[in-house]
Amino acid sequence: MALSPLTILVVIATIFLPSIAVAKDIVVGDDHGWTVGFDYSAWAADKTFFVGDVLVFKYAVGEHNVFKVNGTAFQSCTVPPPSEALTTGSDRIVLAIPGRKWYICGFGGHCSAGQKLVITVQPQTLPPTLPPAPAPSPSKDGHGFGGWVSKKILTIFH
Ligand SMILES: [Cu+2]
Repeated sequence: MALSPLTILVVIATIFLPSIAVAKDIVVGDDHGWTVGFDYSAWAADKTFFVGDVLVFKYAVGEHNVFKVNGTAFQSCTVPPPSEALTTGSDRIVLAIPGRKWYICGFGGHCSAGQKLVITVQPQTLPPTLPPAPAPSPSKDGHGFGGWVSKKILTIFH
């Protein structure tokens, strides 16, 4: 029975899929959510963000909001027009482009009190390239099946 192209595709996908980094939801602040009195730079320090990941800002509606800003507005806590605010209490932001991203809360004094987040988004990782497979050629070297393996084992044990 010849393998259909579809079967081959499925086999290839099965081999490669587990090695591709899976986009994930990242809840900002974890259990603390998006709030005042939390150190978001410390929170972000040990994390790596990749393109395709989703930032989730969780907070009580009406108590906080989320603005995506630039580095200057981040430093000075300059709040953009209210129309740019995310306000659902569970705002999802897909990290689509690599680079630095800045977010602040627009409620009075919250940003200055530390409710601000800066992250660096890394490009999506490519699946690792497979090392070139040794080409066993049983018909040439005469050792037949396992010849390469037994040589390898001899090398290890000598
Ligand atoms: Cu706030």
